[in-house]
Amino acid sequence: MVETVETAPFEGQRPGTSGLRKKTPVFQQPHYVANFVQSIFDCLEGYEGATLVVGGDGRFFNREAIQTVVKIALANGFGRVLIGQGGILSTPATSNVIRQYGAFGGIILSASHNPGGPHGDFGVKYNVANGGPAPEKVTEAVFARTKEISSYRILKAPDFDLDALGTTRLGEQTIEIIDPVADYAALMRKLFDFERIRALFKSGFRLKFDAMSAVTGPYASRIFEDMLGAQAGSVLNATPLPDFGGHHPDPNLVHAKHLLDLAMSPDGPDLCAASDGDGDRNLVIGRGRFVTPSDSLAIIAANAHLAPGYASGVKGIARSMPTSRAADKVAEKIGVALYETPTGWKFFGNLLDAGMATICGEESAGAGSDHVREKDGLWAVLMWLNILAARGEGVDAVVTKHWAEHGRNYYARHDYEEVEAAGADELMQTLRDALPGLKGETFGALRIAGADDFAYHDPVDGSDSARQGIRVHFEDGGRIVYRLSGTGTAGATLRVYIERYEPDPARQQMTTQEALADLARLSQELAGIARFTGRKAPSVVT
Ligand code: VG1
Ligand code: CO
Repeated sequence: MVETVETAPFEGQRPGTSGLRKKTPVFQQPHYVANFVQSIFDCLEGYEGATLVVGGDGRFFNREAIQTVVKIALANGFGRVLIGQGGILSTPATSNVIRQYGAFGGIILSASHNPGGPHGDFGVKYNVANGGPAPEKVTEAVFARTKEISSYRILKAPDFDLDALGTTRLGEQTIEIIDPVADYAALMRKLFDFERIRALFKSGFRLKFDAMSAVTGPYASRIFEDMLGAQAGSVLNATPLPDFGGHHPDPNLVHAKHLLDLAMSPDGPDLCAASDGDGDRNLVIGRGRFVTPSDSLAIIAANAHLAPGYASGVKGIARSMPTSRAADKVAEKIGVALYETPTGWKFFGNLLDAGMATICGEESAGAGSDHVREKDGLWAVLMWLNILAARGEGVDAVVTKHWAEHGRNYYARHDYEEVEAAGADELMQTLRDALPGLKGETFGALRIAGADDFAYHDPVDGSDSARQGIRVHFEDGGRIVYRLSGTGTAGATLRVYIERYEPDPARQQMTTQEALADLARLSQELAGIARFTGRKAPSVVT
């Protein structure tokens, strides 16, 4: 029976870089999830009888939220709801299921790399029929709707069993619990040379993949250990836990430091890797060599043809604006277009759909391709395994040869987390106001060649997105970018992206800290970071 429930708008249900993210207790308020989900459906047309995919990363409140989503979807007239068993579906696997089953769209319950648990974060994201995050025009319409909503429709029924595989019928409607791994694993087998990777493991190659007690555990165990024959125990923390084992499921050098230490030890594994809460990010560290996500994107693009799914070459490369320009060098060399987009995977969807880009990536540990419409952590690790197997070389050799050929982009991101929002806004505004006068300013050996506030014109649908980050370019090819995070749930996070290009192989073995010292100092001075935020140093450097 369908019930109409009276409700009133909640403040601040505006989706950010990747869906709506808030502290878990905010989502636990009565009607909060329902309001947002009904607002999404209110902005869509033509889904009567259609399929909706629902999955999450298994974090605290995942199961409860799924019940609400499913009941609202059925009450609104969706004909079929596909749910990952146990409420589990990684973000890239959800994207694949949407595409493969011709679904109308999907709802992903995740706050990605943010910590989970009763005091952690939760999130809801809507993906469209191409499998990708809803574009800005949709998320803005949803936000507008959340401000006006006065009722939602929900099925009055006992909770559904999320654990038993199979189909339940409710009159004309069906609910199907599907194996979250099977379709995704089959897709990976098509893209990569599993025989060759199998042989690599057989020859003694050692992998440590940390699923961080998040969503990729079941995928990684099945693919790396069962299908590819990696040693038993290659996958760490393989069981998804509601609180991620009390850890922060962000596979960066701070939260996955144990992997860095392992990789840097003399007898470390050949490859250490990890992914985040919802499985779309990746961390790749070879023995003695961390690969920055920006370098990883460039190296993947340059070597993708070694994997069967990309044997005919890449059609174009896309990267988010703050991502280093290492990929630009590759695009130039292989003679394909390079697209620079705002931060967030939703901006890649059109380029992928139009066949203009094959490989996409972000500095924030995201890489992916046209196989789905999300970034894909396990895909990136498999791509590396395929490249290493095909080249018969280790990570360090692949990286240093890449730099020798294309130059090295020293790169770091400095995050000033949870600063006061008013100060952060003022900092950005002050920088914006200073833009016209920056060109030609000199600081020691550094001279500003130009500065602007990045604006994107989508070449496919003609939409425009302004104020996407302040870029300061230097005459020696260096760059500093400033922007505010759109995924945080407390205060504001200022991200400062620092980059310097070094073409000379003799100078490519400095530490990043050494190579970027001048620019890092200047990044604080130029924006008055201490003055506006009270912070003398970043809270996280990646
Ligand atoms: C961050 C990253 C961005 C990424 C987004 C979602 O956004 O910088 O590159 O697309 O997270 O990633 P922001 O606005 O906080 O800088 V995920 O894995 O959390 O969905
Ligand atoms: Co994520």
